[in-house]
Parts: sequence; C-alpha cells; structure tokens
Amino acid sequence: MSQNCILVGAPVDSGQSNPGCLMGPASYRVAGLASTLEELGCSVSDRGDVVPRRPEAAISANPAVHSLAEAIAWTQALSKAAQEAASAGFPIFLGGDHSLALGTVAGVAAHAKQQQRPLFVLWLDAHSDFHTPMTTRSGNLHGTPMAYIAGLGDFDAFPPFPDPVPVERICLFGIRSVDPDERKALHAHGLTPVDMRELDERGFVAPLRGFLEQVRAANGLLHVSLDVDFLDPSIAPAVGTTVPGGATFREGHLVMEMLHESGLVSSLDLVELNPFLDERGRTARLMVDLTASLMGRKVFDRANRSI
Ligand code: B3U
Ligand code: MN
Ligand code: MN
Repeated sequence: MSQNCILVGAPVDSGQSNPGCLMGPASYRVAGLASTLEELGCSVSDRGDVVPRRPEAAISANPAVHSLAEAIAWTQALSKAAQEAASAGFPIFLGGDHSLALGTVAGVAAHAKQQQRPLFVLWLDAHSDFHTPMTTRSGNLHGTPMAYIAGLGDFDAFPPFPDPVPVERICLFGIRSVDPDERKALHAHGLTPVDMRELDERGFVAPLRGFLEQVRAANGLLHVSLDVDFLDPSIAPAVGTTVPGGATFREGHLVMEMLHESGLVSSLDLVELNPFLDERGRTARLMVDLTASLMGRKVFDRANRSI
C-alpha cells in the first residue's frame, strides 16, 4: 500500500521551556524523511512549515501557565492545516513540541467527522499529557493535549474541540510518568493507560493488537502521536524530558511494523524532537527510520505474519 504523504512542518516550542524543538522540522528534512518515503513507493509533498497568526493576548487563570496565546494561535493554524492535509492524503506532522497535537488532532477529528468515521488515537509517550490548563503545575502546555482531545473542561480559551474522542477510542501506550492530578483525571474518566508495567508483563504485541482490533471493528481512522520520549533515552537522547525505561529500538520498530500491517493508520505526529540536544543526528534518523517502518519498510515480505 503506497501512500500520498503530506509533510506539514509545525515548529512549535512554546509548549515547554527547553528551546530547540522549533528546529525539529528542519532536522527531519535534513535526515532525509522525504526521500526515505519515496524509496518506499510513497508520493511525498512537503507543504513547508505552518505559520501561525500573531497571537492575541490571552492569560490563564492558572498563573503557572505560560505561552497560552501562542498555543491558541498554533492550535487554530494547525487545525486548519491538518484538516486540509487529511482530506488530501496521509499527513505527517513534523514537530515541534507535543502542544502541536492540540491543533493537529483537532484537524483530523474535524476530517473524521466529515467522513462520518470514528477517530481513534494512539498516544506513544512516556507521559499521559492529561493535564488541563488548570491542573498543570509546570505550566507547560505540551502536557495537556490528550485532555483537550478527550473533551475535558478548562480549555475555554481554545477553540472548542470539534468532536471529542471518547476514552474507549484512546490508547495511551508506553506511559511511565504521570502527575497526581493527571492520575486523578484519568481515573475519573475511566482511562487506563497501557503503562510500562503492563508492557513488561504482557509484551508489546498483545495490547497493541487488542487496540487495533477495536479500530478495525469500528471502521475507524487512527491518528498516531509519537513522542520521542516514548523511546528509551539511550537510543533517543534528543528530547527535553527524558524518562528512563522507554521502548527499545526493537520494540519501537515492532510497534511501527504492526501499525503498518494493520493498514489502519491515517495520520501521524512526530513530536518533541529537540535537535539541539541530539548526538550527530541519531534521534532524528531513528524517528525517520521508525516512520519508514510505519510506512512499510521491512526486511522480508511475508503474507502470513501471525500479528
Ligand atoms: N507531566 C509533566 C511532565 C511532562 C508532560 N509531558 C512532558 N513532560 N513531555 C508536565 O509538565 O505536565
Ligand atoms: Mn507528550
Ligand atoms: Mn512525553
């Protein structure tokens, strides 16, 4: 299955406090994302970087929150760009910190609604990103997109989320860092992450397969949001918030290969790459290679894989 890939640069770094994520889109381009996808038989069009409008003043009732106005401006611009890209092909959003998903997932949700298909979200991350602007203590809005997508309150200053994704259609996968307020909210909304403890016990295949079966049964669209810190920092150092105990090289590729074989993925975020923290481009290259596995790169073509 070859895809019409649409690259959309989202050089967002206002969602956290470590400068450098805004170089992410350039780093993916330098690492050869477009030519790698073309070698797999995909057609690729690069729409360049999204430019948000000048932010209007916006101040949160939570004094810890910073860059609220910037986040709203990015959300509006990316939502529009994402909806357009989703209706034209397979969008790959090049981040940028994870606050970009406030916009990209809003855009693909609007597209799914138009298509009358249920949207599912697979969140590959060390963190649950389930804060609201009222509960975050760090004030970093990259810790909030999952709550926005699920339709939680406290996002009044943002455009209303087009079609909130019910928790049954959300899979938080690889989680190993959750703040107390997030844990409370996850519990209150009945959302149980597939955390590292579960992955250690059951392996990566069974929980992922279970979620993919749900997507298939509902004829859903699947958005995948890949945070660099899903991976272990020893293989992916270029991220501001490293958390030990992440997915290995092999587990990362296995997840991507299973996603490819499912044929269900319809859009992808690549987030939190901070090239300033990279070692000779290795994290950028790994993210490109994982994207290649998601788009069909494999060692052998076997029709009857058991997954
Ligand atoms: N939960 C913490 C840490 C964090 C969330 N997402 C990332 N870090 N990357 C917070 O600041 O909200
Ligand atoms: Mn994240
Ligand atoms: Mn994270």
